[in-house]
Amino acid sequence: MTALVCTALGAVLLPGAAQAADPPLRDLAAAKGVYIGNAVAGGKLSGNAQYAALAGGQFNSLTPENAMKWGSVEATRGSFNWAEADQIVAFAQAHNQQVRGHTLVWHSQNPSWLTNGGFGATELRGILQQHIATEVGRYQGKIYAWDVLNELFNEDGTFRSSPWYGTLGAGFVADSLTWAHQADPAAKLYINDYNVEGLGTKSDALYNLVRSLKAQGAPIDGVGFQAHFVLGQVPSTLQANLQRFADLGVDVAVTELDVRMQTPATEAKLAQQATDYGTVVKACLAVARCKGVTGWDISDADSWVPDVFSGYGAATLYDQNYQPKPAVRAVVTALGGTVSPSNSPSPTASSSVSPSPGPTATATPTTTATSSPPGGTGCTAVYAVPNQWNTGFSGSVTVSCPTGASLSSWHLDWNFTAGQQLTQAWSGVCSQSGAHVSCANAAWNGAVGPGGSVTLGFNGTWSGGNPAPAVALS
Ligand code: 9MR
Repeated sequence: MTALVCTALGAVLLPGAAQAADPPLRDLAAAKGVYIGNAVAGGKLSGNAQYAALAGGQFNSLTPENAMKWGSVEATRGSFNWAEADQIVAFAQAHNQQVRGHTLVWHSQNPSWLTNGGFGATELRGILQQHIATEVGRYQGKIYAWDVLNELFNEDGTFRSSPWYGTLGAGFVADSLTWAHQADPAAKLYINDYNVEGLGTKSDALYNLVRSLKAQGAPIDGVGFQAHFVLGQVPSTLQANLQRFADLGVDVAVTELDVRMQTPATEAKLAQQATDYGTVVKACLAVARCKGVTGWDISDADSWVPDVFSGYGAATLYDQNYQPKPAVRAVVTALGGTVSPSNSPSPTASSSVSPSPGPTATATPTTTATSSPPGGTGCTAVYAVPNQWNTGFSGSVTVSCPTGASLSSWHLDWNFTAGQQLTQAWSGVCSQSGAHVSCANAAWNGAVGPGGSVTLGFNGTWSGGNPAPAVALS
């Protein structure tokens, strides 16, 4: 089977590519007791609707790709910029997602005032302690896990040279963990690295460090395996390696997964990539203490790979046009989901490359309720199901006001008449009692200005039928 279906925008839907009607990855992961995450940039969450729809709809964990790094938050000594990090945390909260904080202590992406400062040990130690206390403290209670330490080792297993190691010695590792623990006792504290996914010299060095930290009683909770892989080169010892770390009494996670290939991508390469992604997810699921898998960048249009590895790319789950690649189908399957038929791209899938944000679907139930809440005469609520699969669906209600009307808060009520059950809501607060669903605005999106709109999102289950309910807006 070699036929490709070209859409109006030039996107290519390959045989085996996931369909828009496949269940969201986040629901499947949650059902397996793990999370599925991705790395995000704040500017794209607010500036690219397709990116934001995937980030919010498919993943239940986000990692700021760069926004929490030292060079981002304190480019000038004593002058902090939390804007992008705050934005990502707010987006995650609005979408019922957890956040992996990345990263506090690294040899890279540090501000020049820090790297060129020529600080002695006492001052540098104080600077590091202050940095950790400030950043972890700011997000206390909002970060599921911190990559406290990033990329500590050289390939031969020796400590990498860095301002920290060079001036403070190896003690900065335990000290950093201790300071992070003091600032947020509930956050899981990780050491994160690459080329440590399989058994080997570098992985042994990390293993020995974690073992000694545990023996000292340092607050180490987890080890992150970045997993920046080359096509077809997922280490055969991945699962065994995850397991031996877990056996030390720490959590493990795949934290930055991508699978790069020489471009251009071909059907055969994408099939191998799908196998590779599936292998990684299955390895995580096979290890009880593996908490989740995070991809590194939402789509091939966002990936860091082509900038760093000349001639390589196509490393992520979604293509340049934010369409799912075969690897999405492999992840769905690995997570125990069933996928829609693969070889006959549906109108649903093709239409999902239309300029409107997010997946669209044909023949999905939609209703419009027009009501006259106080002060908001003429405002409407439109119920839609943009995505539906065999037992579940994603729905939305968009509250809009015409010019000349506005709301300072909104409330939605409807009755599911066919036994549908809400499982999750975001950008609003919902509860269901029997058939009755009641939703109120979130703290941050109650105001709907003249000519403006806000959208509540939710997931639900259905069987038999999924008719659109009439929605009352008050
Ligand atoms: O994806 C990140 C890219 O946008 C940055 O320019 C780069 C700077 O070093 O960091 C990339 O993310 C890295 C991550 O923070 C740590 N592990 C390797 C990642 C890819 O380089």
